[in-house]
Amino acid sequence: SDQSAFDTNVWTLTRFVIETGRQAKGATGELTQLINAMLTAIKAISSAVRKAGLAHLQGLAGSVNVTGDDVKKLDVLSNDLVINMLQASYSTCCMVSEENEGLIITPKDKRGKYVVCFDPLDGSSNIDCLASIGTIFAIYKRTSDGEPTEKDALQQGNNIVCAGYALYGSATLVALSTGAGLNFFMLDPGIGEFILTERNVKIKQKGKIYSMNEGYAKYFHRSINEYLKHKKYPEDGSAPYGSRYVGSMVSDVHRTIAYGGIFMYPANEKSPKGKLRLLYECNPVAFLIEQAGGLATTGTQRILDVQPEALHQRVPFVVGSPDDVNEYLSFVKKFT
Ligand code: AMP
Ligand code: P6P
Repeated sequence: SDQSAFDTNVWTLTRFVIETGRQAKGATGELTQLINAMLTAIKAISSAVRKAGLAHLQGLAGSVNVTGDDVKKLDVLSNDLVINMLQASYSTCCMVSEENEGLIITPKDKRGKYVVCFDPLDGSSNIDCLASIGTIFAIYKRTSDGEPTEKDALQQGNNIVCAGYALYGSATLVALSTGAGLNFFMLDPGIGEFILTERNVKIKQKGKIYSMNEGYAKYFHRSINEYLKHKKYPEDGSAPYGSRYVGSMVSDVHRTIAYGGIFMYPANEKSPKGKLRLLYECNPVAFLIEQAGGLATTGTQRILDVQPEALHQRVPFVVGSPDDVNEYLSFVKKFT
């Protein structure tokens, strides 16, 4: 049997959130309830993802989502889990999901004061090849009274109260912030709890890795290709950067935070606004990257400053180590 010392005072994510909630002046516990409900959904998704091949959860569920991707059964299951767990926490008034075209309004008798924008299973096109996939979410306070409207969800990322992602990789990790720094938690399947593994994570000032889908090079704006050329053939005699790209945002973003460097999904001629969605991919990740001391830009403005106009709108997305993002911005300036 496992003889490793059993930590009898373990810092679980549930305990961590209760603790930070107690420190929040006048908090009623509603946000704590909401975060812990999201964690329950994430634990269940993690379990389903790990069983997908055995439980025949892979393969198409026969429908397509708002952005035209083939929806796989795990997507549908993950979406239902998040919606049901969050509505059952009596803390949400409405939600936005990558899987639902319209606003998801919480039944009147279950309403609370929070709005949650989430992608239940991001990178789902990677499910069948067993590449890592993730869940991403951002939590806001509602801005309206009475019936919830899209306006409650169309808030700048600056208003985020809490954001996080789960990465279903070689282990299941949750990255979470409520605005006082970024913390990492690992799922211990033995006790079904997320354990605090890294406090107040900070990204490197400058990395050595660039991450993007260079298959679109033919369609990129010149500033992108000039920047890439500089990374591959540095004129100053420095070492070229390494290249890493999974094609699953949470995986590429988490590596960028952990190792430093830059992750880019810029606009291209075929996708003039890029591909990643502002409300439930770009804003939560931009919030977390900034909590880690990194930068997150569309190329012309800070992601968190973008005023959303539509639930599923896309924005160009460049994030990572400050020196790397600023170097990219210098190319945008030079070639625009
Ligand atoms: P509540 O009354 O629980 O909805 O909390 C009111 C406000 O207190 C929230 O919007 C947060 O800004 C803060 N807060 C509450 N719970 C927590 C928590 N667990 N961690 C960090 N901040 C919290
Ligand atoms: P491409 C996955 O479908 C996703 O939404 C993100 O997780 C990922 O970063 C991106 O699309 C990959 O897109 O065009 O490189 O295949």
